[in-house]
Amino acid sequence: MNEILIQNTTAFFEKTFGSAPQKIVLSPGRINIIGEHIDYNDGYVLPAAIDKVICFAFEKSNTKKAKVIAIDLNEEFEIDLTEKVELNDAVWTNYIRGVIKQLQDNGFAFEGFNCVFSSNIPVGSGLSSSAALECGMIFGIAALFDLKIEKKDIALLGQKAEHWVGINCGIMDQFSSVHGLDNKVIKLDCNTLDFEYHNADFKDYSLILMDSNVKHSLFTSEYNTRRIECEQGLAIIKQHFPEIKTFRDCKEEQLLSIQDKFDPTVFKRVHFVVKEINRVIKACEALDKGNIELLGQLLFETHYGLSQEYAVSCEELDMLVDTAKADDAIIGSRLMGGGFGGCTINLIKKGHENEVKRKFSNLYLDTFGIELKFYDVKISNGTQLL
Ligand code: GAF
Repeated sequence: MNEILIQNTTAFFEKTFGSAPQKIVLSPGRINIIGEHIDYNDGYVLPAAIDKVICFAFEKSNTKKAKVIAIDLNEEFEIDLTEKVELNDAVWTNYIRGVIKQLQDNGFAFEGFNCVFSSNIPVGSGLSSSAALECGMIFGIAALFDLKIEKKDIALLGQKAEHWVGINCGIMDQFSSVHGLDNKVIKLDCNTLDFEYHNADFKDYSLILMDSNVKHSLFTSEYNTRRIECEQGLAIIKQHFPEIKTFRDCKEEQLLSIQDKFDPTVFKRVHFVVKEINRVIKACEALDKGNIELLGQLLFETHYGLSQEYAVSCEELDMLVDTAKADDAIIGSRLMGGGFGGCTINLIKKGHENEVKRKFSNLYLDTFGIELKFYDVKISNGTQLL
């Protein structure tokens, strides 16, 4: 699949600039097995890079300008690298502007370049196409101008670029896009950025994403609000238990003992966070032991927490998970990513994939008049130079 993407991107580059690219970079999207809305709450997450990627082709241009063409959108932009970088109405360009700004602000020197890119990561599906864009751009610029930037710092610069665009995201998406490994999930400690790889062996189950094909506009404002609610909640916990530094130090019993100190909405948010951090630890152990049924149960629990306590679901995602819960062939399902649309991640008994896909397609179309899409996930390597 990616061979065609690479060929097309390279051919487009050659046609446009009259020479072969000097660097080609592949930058993947990600899934997250469990640990949602936990990265910015300093807990653990369990993501992985996937085989859906953005392919970039680069060359130095011997100018002071960066020219970037998005092949799939048939759009391009150019900026003068000697001028102040500003936000623009064309949203996709802002991730790249943000990356250029972060590199410059952090003292990385580079000159003009030409870049074209094309992607097979669905946009707006919660697979982190923006993190792939940021990290791939940084990786490519670093390779082109021989900048020494560690993987971890590529992720942190990408995250800062995303903040500049307006989403106060955590580190999970950029980190997993850069650090992905074939057939491994990453257990990432979002407080220290320590991480370990675990085998992504789901035994008798297939990992399949269902793309709701909706993206509700609440996403950015609600995402940023959740972050603030959790900060408020943590401050209250710390007043009562000064030894607690982050949510991971907080036991559920401690939280329950001070429930009346919280605004009820804030309590629901932090209750979810404390339980979700524990679920990630249990889920990772279950995966290691091959207890995929337990992993599946934890996915359902996460979904109902995200829907009822964290309030980041929507009727389309709830319907997909409720239907999955009632289906014997599916042992786990939940919304994946920031929420308000995008994909559910599902563990489906091998051999039943096609019947599940048929059933869900028909039901979803009948209920919402929207086509449901499916992605069979292959866990793959992180951002790389070809
Ligand atoms: C989005 C964010 F970008 C991530 O940092 C993470 O918080 C995720 O939502 C929710 O887990 O993808």
